[in-house]
Amino acid sequence: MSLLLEAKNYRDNFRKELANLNITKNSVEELRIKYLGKKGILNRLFQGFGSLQPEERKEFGQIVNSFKNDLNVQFEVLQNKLSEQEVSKDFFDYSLPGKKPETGYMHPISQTMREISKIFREMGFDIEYGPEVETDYYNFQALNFPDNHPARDMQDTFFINNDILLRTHTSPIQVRTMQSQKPPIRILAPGRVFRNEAISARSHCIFHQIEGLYIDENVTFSELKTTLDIFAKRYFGSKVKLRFRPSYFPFTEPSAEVDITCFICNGKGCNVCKKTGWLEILGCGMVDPNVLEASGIDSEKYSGYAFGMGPDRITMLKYGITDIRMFFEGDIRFLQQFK
Ligand code: 2U9
Repeated sequence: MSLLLEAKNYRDNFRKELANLNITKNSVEELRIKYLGKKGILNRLFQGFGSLQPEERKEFGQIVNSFKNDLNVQFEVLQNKLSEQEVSKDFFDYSLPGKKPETGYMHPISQTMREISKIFREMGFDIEYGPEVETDYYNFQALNFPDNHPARDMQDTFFINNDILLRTHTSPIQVRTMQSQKPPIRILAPGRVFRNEAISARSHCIFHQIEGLYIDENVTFSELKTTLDIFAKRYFGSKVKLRFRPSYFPFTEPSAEVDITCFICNGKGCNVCKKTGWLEILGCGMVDPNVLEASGIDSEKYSGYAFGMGPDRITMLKYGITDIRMFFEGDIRFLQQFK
């Protein structure tokens, strides 16, 4: 091949190699040595100049000189790119917005308990708490449970020994308050409770209750109805209607269960209310005189009402959660939906 043709080939090859080059310190240096090194292509071309025919020299000179210029320019460009890479490795843009650290947030049941507590606080109720490990007396005896009541059964209660148990409701809080305070007593008792039941989508051995108690002279069932009506309209919406059905609890007489018109379908009937138009949300009643007397309150002078509800069930209804176990599994994907 003539030297002239060879020079043209090298020029074209260089362009191809440049286009495919993965720019690193090593690859640029390798390429530089190949073309511009002492024993590199450019020097070899210049060395061949002497062996050319005089008529070839002009064209050859033009090609090799412009090739040389091109090489110098292209390697300067490559050097610049390398220095840019070097800078960007350590570059940190201090004007970028910061990364927000993950923060904790409240469990959906706690949110419900806070919202409900707020409404009752605004109606003059104090919030009281009590121990989760209780005695048989506070959990059962003081609440008028007969000795043979089925709720005492091993099936329903986690007994630690004959006398010590995990509370099955938050009612012991009210008993303790009745012993330590004089009427008027107006309290809300939220908390975690435990029952020895099979775990399923509908029931869990750990759940929550919010109970209320009001004791004073002349407290009536009518006041109970009004208080619960105000609560339900505030919490579930001003359009809901309430329905009181007679019921039985050992600690209240008379007792009732309270339904509200379904807040999903406005009482028309849907899957949530099982086509009835009603949702059961509360139990309530007038405190049994035996319960008042057991805690040293004169049942001739004082009367009281009490109510209880399950925030787990209320939260499930509110968000359409169909499995109570989700609340207790700690799955971050579930919990993050209630931020
Ligand atoms: C004292 C006196 C009376 C609390 C009450 C209910 C009715 C009730 C439960 C139903 C299922 C809540 O959702 S649930 O888990 N509770 O229906 N609770 S009256 O009565 C008391 C409590 C304490 C000293």
